[in-house]
Amino acid sequence: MGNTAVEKDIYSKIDEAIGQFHFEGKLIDKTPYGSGHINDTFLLRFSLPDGSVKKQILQRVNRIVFKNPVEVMENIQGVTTFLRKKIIENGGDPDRETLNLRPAKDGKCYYLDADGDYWRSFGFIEGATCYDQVEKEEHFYQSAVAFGNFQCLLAEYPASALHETIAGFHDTASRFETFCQAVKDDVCGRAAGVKDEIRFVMEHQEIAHVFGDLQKAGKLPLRVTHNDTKLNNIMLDDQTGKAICVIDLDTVMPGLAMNDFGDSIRFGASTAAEDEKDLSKVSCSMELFELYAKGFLEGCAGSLTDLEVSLLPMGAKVMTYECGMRFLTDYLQGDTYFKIHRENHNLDRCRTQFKLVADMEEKWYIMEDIIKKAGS
Ligand code: ADP
Ligand code: GN1
Ligand code: MG
Repeated sequence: MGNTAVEKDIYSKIDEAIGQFHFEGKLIDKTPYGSGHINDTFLLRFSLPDGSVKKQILQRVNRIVFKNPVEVMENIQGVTTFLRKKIIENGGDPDRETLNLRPAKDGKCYYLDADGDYWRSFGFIEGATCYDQVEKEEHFYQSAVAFGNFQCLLAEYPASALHETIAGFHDTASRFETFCQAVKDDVCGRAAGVKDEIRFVMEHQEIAHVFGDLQKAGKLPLRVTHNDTKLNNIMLDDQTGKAICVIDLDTVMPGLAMNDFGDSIRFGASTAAEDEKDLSKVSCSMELFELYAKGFLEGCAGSLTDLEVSLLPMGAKVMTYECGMRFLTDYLQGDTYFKIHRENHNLDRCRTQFKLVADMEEKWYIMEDIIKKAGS
């Protein structure tokens, strides 16, 4: 797999990058960290003169995904500075409740190496964990409150100051066009082996147009949204179980409230992992859906319109369909976007998403009913 070559390459460059930041203490080790699909993330551990150990996060920004990393960094710097101020005003702990960029030696918030790779560092958030699946229901509820609150906090952030870091990120109709092109091009000769999955996308293509049509009709407000609200993009306090910090701010951009809700459901309300091979284990839990809806609406604190609230189930379906289609597109294009760790990884991921879409369709009236009750 292509990933192995990337790992070797990165190890030869990481020390140079570390040397470009002001880190306290002596480096003990550097380890690949977390389960993100996009950036190369490392945990750095430093020993301090008093014998304690200090951790930092170092990331190499994915240049295939982010065509303009400086704009990504400007967004993150703007948003984290804004959040830090709000957290202080509200009496919170700004070192744990928002990401904190560590400046590089030249004062910038990133280091650009000779190969054109961008590196950045964040203070490690101690005593908190990111989960790949819901282990305690309370965690999911707390993550919902935090993602809703994140959107609410950023309501005052000037949307015009944000760069669009990935063009048309949640433009599902344009994702559908890209998918059709990938099927036509079939650069890896994989299309013939995934006829059922391709048929699923085609038979459900109306899902790709729902939000775009409503936006064109001027019915949906654009808000500053996170756009990648999966459970492992939030840190939960190990002691209290509360969601303390929303992370992975690369895609904070103007977007739709329903998409932030829906992406969390797609990932967290599933009864199985995103890459589960045994599809009989995959379904959308209505208990978790209800819990998340309650927490998200609480976090949004009445800021959503009635139409937005009523479209929350559709947000779940749109995000799940879109994500499955993106995994399938990447599989057809040769796995160049999402990191993969085994053969057919993107195909396995795509299949869980389509299983979830089908399950949501069966449970549609239950989902609508839950939202009606939670929103009233
Ligand atoms: P990706 O875009 O690849 O998903 P993330 O920014 O989400 O990258 O980081 C990957 C993982 O690294 C997270 O899921 C989390 O486990 C861990 N992580 C990132 N930032 C921090 C931080 N400041 N403190 C502790 N862990 C972090
Ligand atoms: C990626 O970066 P990460 O792993 O948190 C992706 C999301 C997908 C998700 C699927 C920038 O999220 O859009 O929904 O994988 N992020 C980007 O798990 O494309
Ligand atoms: Mg992430």
